[in-house]
Amino acid sequence: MKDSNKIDTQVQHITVSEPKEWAAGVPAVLSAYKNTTLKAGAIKGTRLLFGLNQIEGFDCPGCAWPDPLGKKATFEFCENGAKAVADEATNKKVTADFFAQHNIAELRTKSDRWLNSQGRLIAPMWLAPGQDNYQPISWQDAFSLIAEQLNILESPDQAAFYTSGRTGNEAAFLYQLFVRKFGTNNLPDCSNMCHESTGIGLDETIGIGKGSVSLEDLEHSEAIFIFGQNPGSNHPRMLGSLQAAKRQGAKIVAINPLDETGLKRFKNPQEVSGVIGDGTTLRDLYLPVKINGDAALLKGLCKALIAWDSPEQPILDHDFITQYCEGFAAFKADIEQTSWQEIVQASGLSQPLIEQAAKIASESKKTICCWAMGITQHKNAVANVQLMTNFLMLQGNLGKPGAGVCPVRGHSNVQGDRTMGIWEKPAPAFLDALQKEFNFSPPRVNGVDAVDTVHAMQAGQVKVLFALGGNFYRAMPDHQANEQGLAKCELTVQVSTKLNRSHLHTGKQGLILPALGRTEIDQQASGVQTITVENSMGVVQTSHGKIPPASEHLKSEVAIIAQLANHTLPNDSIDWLGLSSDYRLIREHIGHVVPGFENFNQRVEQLGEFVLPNAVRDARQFATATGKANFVVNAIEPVEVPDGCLLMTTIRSHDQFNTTVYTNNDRYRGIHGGRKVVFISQADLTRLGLEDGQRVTINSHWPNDKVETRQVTDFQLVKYAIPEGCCATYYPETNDLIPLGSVADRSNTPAYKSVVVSLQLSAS
Ligand SMILES: Nc1nc2c(c(=O)[nH]1)N[C@H]1C(S)=C(S)[C@@H](COP(=O)(O)OP(=O)(O)OC[C@H]3O[C@@H](n4cnc5c(=O)[nH]c(N)nc54)[C@H](O)[C@@H]3O)O[C@H]1N2
Ligand SMILES: Nc1nc2c(c(=O)[nH]1)N[C@H]1C(S)=C(S)[C@@H](COP(=O)(O)OP(=O)(O)OC[C@H]3O[C@@H](n4cnc5c(=O)[nH]c(N)nc54)[C@H](O)[C@@H]3O)O[C@H]1N2
Ligand SMILES: [Mo]
Repeated sequence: MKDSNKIDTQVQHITVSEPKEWAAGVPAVLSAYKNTTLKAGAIKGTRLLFGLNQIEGFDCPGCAWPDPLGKKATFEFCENGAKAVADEATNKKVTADFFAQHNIAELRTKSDRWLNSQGRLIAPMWLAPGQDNYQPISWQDAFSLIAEQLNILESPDQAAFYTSGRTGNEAAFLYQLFVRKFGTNNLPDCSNMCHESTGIGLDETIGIGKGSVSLEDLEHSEAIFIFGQNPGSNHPRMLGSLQAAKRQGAKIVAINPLDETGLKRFKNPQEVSGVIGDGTTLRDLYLPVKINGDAALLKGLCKALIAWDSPEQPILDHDFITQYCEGFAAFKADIEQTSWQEIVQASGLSQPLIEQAAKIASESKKTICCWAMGITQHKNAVANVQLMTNFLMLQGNLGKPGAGVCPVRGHSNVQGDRTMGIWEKPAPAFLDALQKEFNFSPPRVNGVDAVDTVHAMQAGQVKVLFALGGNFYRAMPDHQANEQGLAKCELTVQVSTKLNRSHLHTGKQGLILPALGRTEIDQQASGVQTITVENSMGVVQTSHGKIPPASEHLKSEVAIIAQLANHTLPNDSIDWLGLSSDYRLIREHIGHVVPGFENFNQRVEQLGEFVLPNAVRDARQFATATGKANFVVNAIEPVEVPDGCLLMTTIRSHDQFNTTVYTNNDRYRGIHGGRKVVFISQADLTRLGLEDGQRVTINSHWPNDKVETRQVTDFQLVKYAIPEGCCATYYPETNDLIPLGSVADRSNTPAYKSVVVSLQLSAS
């Protein structure tokens, strides 16, 4: 098959140095300042850095980590937040001339980094049927074209409406309302590729798809287990919270096939000691789990706790289990039947090491589990989440201060978008409330998620794909399937801030609609608008753009949706344009429809932020089928890796935001000058007869695959401390290797982190 990595035509000159021993500190400050001022200019750059995460500033688009309630630091510094801001505030622009000069075929040969570095999209562009170049189109004509294409569909279910997670609450609410009034629940989103497994796993165990801890809980916890997360690069502000927890005496356990720098030692750039001192050691114990070995490890942790528990020295919280839980007997029996041999084999960790971690848990009265993509993007991801929750339940670590579940979200408003109804499987109660508020009958049949959208496009069942942000084509696995599907579409629309590969793989017609970013002032008929977002811990906050828009032709996402609705649903009972002229009117409706948002306007105007109710955290109430917190029996089902193959995981570098690549460096892991690398152990190099520094072709193998060969070429081997049998590559360079059908059970999330591969030396 085609190797889309050929697009990266630049020759790589990769240099490799030892991974770093500590994160942040002065290099991070310098890197952030340089990045922001280089791209945005000195004055604008400085203004932006100081506007980050302030009460009157804008919410950082870098990640969903919360800020301290009511007392935002004057300058909560985060290197990677600054990079995200600088990338949006760049002074470079992609003009109509640019599209006249570069046709689609040529742009496809450029790297993701090159595409992004061309600057901000500033005008609506149209790729007409059969054309090689995008051409300018007026906003009015663009909306008419979309409306026409939507209205000639035989059924509203022939359109799908994707959302990436930067969209604010007001735009998200209006969007799902439009989509449901149009008549479909086809609302795939980036959550489908991200924390979907978390939502499904938690819903069944504790009755709420979100986390149960606050920032304060984290800082007052006695033990924090961090599974499959690299906060040093992806949630840098979390390191400050971990440092605070450490200072209160918490123990930190890191569970990761890679010993990530950010969890080793942290020099807090907000403190003088962080600039000149040695910083704080974060993790007390590191467990180099095999890729996909977490379920086995969790069973081992539970096994040790259950075995050590006795009437004389109780370790389990029997009162909690009796009063609040269901299914303990079956769970206990299953854990007792699971042998240490199976646990050690599947996790790659010795029994004494697992017991050392269990000891930390047994000595803690307040334990938190944090996790991210290392847990959620596997075939058995839902089981991972449930086992983690059950591990906490054994000691009553839910709904008490300093304890609980802490899934760390990705995009800055991915959680809020879900709360606002961006979901292909909406709860009936949400639809009932929507029906009552707007007096229409929302569709009740579930829609398609991200993976099923591609299947539906391939089958000719979805003919229009509208994307509110993101880079659907590049973020999804299996570009071949995606290309086949997209080619069958009549129209694809991308609402975007920056140029990306999704603009280059379109339906028969393609549209780019340029949108305002989070950093920019949003002026509507009633004045300058405020938007709101919800962070990873259920806190709703305001966000105010600080700088003038990159172009006067940009529209806000709210305005784009309102115009779209106005064109597509003429004579509708909803005054769409009226709503977009004053976002307070949208918040008024949200207050009536979404529980926890009562008096929304009043609360955000008076307080700037508020905490959403959380039944698990606030009252130990569990809205599950049993009304209790459920223990669930989950088998350890390791991915089968044939002889001679490795299990590959895909990870983010320090210098990227998802599919947006800022530079080809990964400072903490010691990689400079290229991204086509394979992190591999010395043991595997020796076993496979390979050497550090050699170039290889990576082939992927999946038993149910209909595609004969999936391969990417010219990757450099980098000897690295990673468990035997495992390797790691950067996302998205290896997304072609992941078949569309390789997904997590029940959540349908692509198994991006369990890819069976073999390596073949490149012909030199
Ligand atoms: N700067 C920056 N910030 C970001 C993003 C970004 O790209 N750049 N992306 C945002 C988004 S959308 C998200 S979802 C988050 C992602 O944040 P993370 O989940 O931290 O991102 P990943 O790089 O995918 O890393 C997952 C971690 O899991 C480990 N891992 C891989 N496989 C396994 C496994 O089988 N078991 C265990 N225990 N660990 C494993 C990897 O070594 C890595 O440390 O970050 C958000 N914030
Ligand atoms: N192999 C592999 N694949 C993965 C993952 C992985 O770990 N491994 N992670 C998955 C995860 S967790 C996620 S969340 C997805 C990410 O999938 P997406 O969210 O679809 O992708 P992004 O790269 O975040 O999207 C970047 C684009 O969003 C647009 N954009 C940025 N800001 C704004 C804005 O404010 N408004 C609008 N309208 N557009 C904006 C820009 O045009 C930019 O090019 O990728 C998934 N893919
Ligand atoms: Mo994500």
